[in-house]
Amino acid sequence: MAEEKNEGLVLLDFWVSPFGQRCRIALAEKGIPYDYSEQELLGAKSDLLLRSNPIHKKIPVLLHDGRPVCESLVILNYLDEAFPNQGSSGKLLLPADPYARAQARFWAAYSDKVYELGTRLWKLKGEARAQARAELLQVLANLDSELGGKPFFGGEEFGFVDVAVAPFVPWLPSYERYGEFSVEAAVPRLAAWARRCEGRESVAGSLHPPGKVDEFITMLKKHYGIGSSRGADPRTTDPSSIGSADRCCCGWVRLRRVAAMRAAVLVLSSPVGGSTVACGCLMRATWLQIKLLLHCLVVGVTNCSYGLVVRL
Ligand SMILES: N[C@@H](CCC(=O)N[C@@H](CS)C(=O)NCC(=O)O)C(=O)O
Repeated sequence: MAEEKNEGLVLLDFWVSPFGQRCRIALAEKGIPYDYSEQELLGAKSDLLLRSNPIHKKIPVLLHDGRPVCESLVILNYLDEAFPNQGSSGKLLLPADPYARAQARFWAAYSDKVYELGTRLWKLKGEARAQARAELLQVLANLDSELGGKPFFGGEEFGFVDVAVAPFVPWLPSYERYGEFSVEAAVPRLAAWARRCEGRESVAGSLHPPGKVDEFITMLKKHYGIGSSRGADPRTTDPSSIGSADRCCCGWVRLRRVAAMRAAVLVLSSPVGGSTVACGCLMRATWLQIKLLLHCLVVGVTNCSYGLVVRL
């Protein structure tokens, strides 16, 4: 259970989260002290997290004197506004010019696509993975051309966009492996920028080495039952079935509608073993599968998630 604190800054976070790392880097850049509260995301979430972010139920959340601020980029903006010229560096992440600020906010929000497409890369297979790879390479190319010949997105200074994009750097080697491409060859300016960022104290102190990130991806794949000998998880083969529910790390009961499926599919999975225990076409689902699902509903199995995907 996370400890509650009503004064100062507390960051509700998860060690490998690039969104949480954005906040850690920003706080380090500014030299603002805070308490760190590691949250459980793969099991039951803390009451504090659920109360602090009742809409998304996600980290990061920054508690400022007990009041929650949610969403990483909102937190970055908040830090600039709530602590101008404060902290040991007195540094502002956003530029002074309103147009340059708008541009920085655009590129920071756009960079979320790196994580979204990278996740598709390791979750999907075949044609869907190839599509994710092509889209990811395009996003990286767009970031590369926005960076241009500057040392940082913020120009000479490491700024808002740099803070937003830097946490994706340790994920790139895994994306390269799953996507069979080279960041260095595809986007050399971005690769050089990544090395510059890694050399910064605020970044180095907030991120984990690529090997740790890769281990985490492997653990998540097991958690989702991806790549197991039990057969393909429909979520790994159909891109349209990757919805917001799949991007989160844990969940209770999930019900989704996906237009592109050819048939209704029943998936019943247990995050405990990370395995799909029942999977099949609803039209052809066995009585055992249906009874298992009904049983879970009746006895109120909470540590179990299932999705009902229906052709519209
Ligand atoms: N758009 C959000 C994304 C935050 C996010 O996806 N957080 C993940 C961890 S990386 C999370 O809390 N997942 C838990 C869940 O979805 O249940 C932001 O920028 O803060």
